Amino acid sequence: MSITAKLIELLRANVRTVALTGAGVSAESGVPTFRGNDGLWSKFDPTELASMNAFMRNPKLVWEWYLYRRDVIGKAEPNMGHETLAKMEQHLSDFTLVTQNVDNLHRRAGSQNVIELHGNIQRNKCRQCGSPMDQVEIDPDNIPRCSCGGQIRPDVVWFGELLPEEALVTAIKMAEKSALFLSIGTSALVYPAADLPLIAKNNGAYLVEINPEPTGLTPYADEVFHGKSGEILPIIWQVAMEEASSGEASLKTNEA
Ligand code: BV8
Ligand code: ZN
Repeated sequence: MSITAKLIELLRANVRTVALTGAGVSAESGVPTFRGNDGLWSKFDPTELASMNAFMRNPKLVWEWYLYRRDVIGKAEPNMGHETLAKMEQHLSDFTLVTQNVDNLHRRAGSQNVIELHGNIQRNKCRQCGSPMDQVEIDPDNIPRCSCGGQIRPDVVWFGELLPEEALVTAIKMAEKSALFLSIGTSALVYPAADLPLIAKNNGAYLVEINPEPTGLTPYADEVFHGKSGEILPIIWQVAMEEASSGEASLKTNEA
């Protein structure tokens, strides 16, 4: 894999950097993605599960799906991709991590400021008044209720629901002002998150994509790494952090 001098230069210049992550960043931690063939939605259609209609129609099935995912995530460990993003946050003075993921693995890897566009699967809330209900034990056969009478639901953003206002506004603002935007492990299909890389690009950012597969975003990217984020991110960061030995840092890593 080869890394351009431009990307290394931007990372070394400590420019305003935004990273947007999707389910692909957690794939190497054993958390299934959404659209992969072993994906979470290979058996169900997303509207079957990740929507208020689904919850109203079959709250037991929806809670069983979320409890299953909590169990998978509980057994998962952050991977080198999550860890590298946590290091970037420590080293770069203006770095923003925006995630579509609800698995909490960025925080577990040490990232402090994580903008969670789609909520967090570890949290619960009342579907009526929105009060946080994290300590409540969930029995899908007897879904607990809030004191206001509302059923408890996972604190994630379902299809057809608005994203948390402050998270989205901040993410858009940082994308607009970014000089380097990394789109990592996302199929760039879910809106409005999928708007962010193009907002950055249209405002002059250098757009980098890391994904084993091409996506709708690939044609717009300035630099594309076809591979796994858990392998690629550590290499990019290592090269960027190497002191330039003979003038120029060795930008050519071993040819993969
Ligand atoms: C909304 C939480 C206002 C729940 C999720 C235009 C504007 C606004 C809305 C829309 C619009 N067009 C359509 C809509 C509606 C909808 C939408 O975008 N639908 C899509 C499917 C077309 N958007 C909404 O409903 C949003 N709400 O905008 O409200 C509104 C309201 C009504 C009507 C209009 C507007 C809410 C969207 C949030 C939904 N909630 N998750 C839960 O998790 O259960 S979305 C879900 O998809 C996850 O959060 C996931 O992260 C996200 C995006 O998917 P990806 O992360 O990209 O995952 P995916 O599997 O697709 O791809 C993984 C990628 O990783 C692949 O490319 C793969 O190649 C790659 N990969 C694999 N291994 C690796 C890897 N990459 C790197 N390394 C590896 N090792
Ligand atoms: Zn309530």
